[in-house]
Amino acid sequence: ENNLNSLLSKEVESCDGQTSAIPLVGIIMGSDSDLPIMKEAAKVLDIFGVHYEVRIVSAHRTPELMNFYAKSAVKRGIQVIIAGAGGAAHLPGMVASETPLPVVAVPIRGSQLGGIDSVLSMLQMPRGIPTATVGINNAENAALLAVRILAVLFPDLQARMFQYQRDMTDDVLKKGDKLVE
Ligand code: RP5
Repeated sequence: ENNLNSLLSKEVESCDGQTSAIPLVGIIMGSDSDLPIMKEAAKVLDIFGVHYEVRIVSAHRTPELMNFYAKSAVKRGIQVIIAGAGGAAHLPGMVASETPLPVVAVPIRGSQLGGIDSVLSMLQMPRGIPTATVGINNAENAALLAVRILAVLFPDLQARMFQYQRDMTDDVLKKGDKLVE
């Protein structure tokens, strides 16, 4: 257990190099090959100032670490887990089975079946163990959903989400204006 604990107790680093002791969101993925997609979730959390940790945790290659991660997440203060995986994408579902925390699943597009394999295996959870699955490779939406979940208890965060949506609306309207100029 100590060994696994040391794997999780590294200092938390956000994209801008800042550190925080208590991550609220755990971003995990089955392989470092998922990182180019999953780092988009980290970028969104940085925008909202939400602390997170990033770990490679594989359902198949590191099953003990996965169990430990899921079981210790509540104790460590994690509130939402974002889990990305490709192919036989069991990671989010297995993690959800070992924690009461909300788990957002990101299906990663693999080289063989275009991500349909990942999205279907993530969606088809058995009754009783839910995960919230976003679109293929859409780690950005996973982070936005995590922010919305946290925002239920953090009014400041909810205000930031309102602003984010207003900014997006303004941006789209401006683009529309340019088209008719
Ligand atoms: C899954 O297998 C990972 O989530 C990844 O998307 C996929 C391929 O992994 P690598 O062979 O690139 O390590 O477990």
